[in-house]
Amino acid sequence: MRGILEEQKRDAIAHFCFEGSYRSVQPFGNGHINDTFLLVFEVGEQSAKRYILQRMNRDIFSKPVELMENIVGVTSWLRKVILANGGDPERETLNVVPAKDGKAYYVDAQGEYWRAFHFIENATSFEQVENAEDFYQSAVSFGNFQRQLADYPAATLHETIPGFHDTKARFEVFKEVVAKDACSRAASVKKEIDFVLEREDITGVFGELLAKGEIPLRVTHNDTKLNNIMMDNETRKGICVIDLDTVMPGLAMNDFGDSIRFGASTALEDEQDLDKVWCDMNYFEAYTRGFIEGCGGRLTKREIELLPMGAKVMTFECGMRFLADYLQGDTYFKIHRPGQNLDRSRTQFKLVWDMEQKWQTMQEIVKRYH
Ligand code: ADP
Ligand code: GN1
Ligand code: MG
Repeated sequence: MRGILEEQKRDAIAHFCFEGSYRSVQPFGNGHINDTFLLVFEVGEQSAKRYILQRMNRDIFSKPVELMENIVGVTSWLRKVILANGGDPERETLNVVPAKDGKAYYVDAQGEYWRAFHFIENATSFEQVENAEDFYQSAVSFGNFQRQLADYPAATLHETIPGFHDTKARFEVFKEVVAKDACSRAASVKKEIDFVLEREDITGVFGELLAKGEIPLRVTHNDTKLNNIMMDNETRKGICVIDLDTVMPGLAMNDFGDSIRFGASTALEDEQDLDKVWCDMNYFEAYTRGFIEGCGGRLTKREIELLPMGAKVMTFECGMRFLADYLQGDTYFKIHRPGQNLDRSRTQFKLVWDMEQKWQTMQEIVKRYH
């Protein structure tokens, strides 16, 4: 990950069509991937206009132009759907601020790609669920997002990260990473490595069902964690799904599962005290109800039955990715302290273990919504 100089930010800011006169820039949010900044512009004497500026992660997104094509395509589509439903497209979808040359991005002298969005005002993205009702509302929104994109021409979407949720392929990569042990960290985390290796059987489940035609590919978000949705400060409803970098053909169960691994946990993703980490069944139920409702009857019976599996597979996959990154020297997910990726992997494995204990309950909850 490369640092960003002040003048690099200023140069990027100067290349977008922002309204008003520039006031300030500061780092913003808790995303693990891009570099995100909040910009303030003064408009007239009294009012301010805020924007989000991002330096896209070039190591992870090797085709930023195609990625931005996806985002422009998806947000334009959502705008039409929202308007047709009488909604407010300024707040209910991301809105790209064009660069001065009319493109959806700006490339600086160092070859870094920047983009900007209108800031979604009077809304919050949460790091942890505060109550079941909020989590239910986030589920309705993520489900809705999938429904709104149900007829999107999927073939026009570029695959921004190939095999993003191919858990089996990620498992193979994990074994290579362990064998290479580039930072000599493997011996100290044998317990965690074994936890992964013992669960190979769950890595191929979805791939096999897909190959047999038992589950459909849909246009999905693929990164449905709670802080990728803005909750309206007044209504507490999910107002806008953000972080559209990984919108690609995918599986409904994975969008469900990724939300559960983050939001149904009783602790933060990097909690060090594992006694605080559990998969909360009230939250699981609230999300199940909201997601199925939000998808508007489009999920098949098979997909609904497989929702608990989505939760387990996504949590397992994410834990495996965090551990692989720790073993490789923390090059993928941003860290703010040493060992953070290891801590993150441990919370995921604790959650997987807890889901295994609660498997029967999870099945029963989902059955209520068939
Ligand atoms: P990353 O890919 O690094 O996770 P995100 O696109 O999710 O980056 O942005 C990081 C954080 O910035 C989000 O979790 C959210 O808090 C905030 N954010 C991003 N876009 C907006 C926006 N348009 N309006 C308000 N906040 C935003
Ligand atoms: C990353 O971009 P962000 O922080 O919302 C990652 C997800 C992981 C998540 C774990 C493109 O999400 O896949 O589940 O971290 N995004 C990418 O918190 O790899
Ligand atoms: Mg994000």
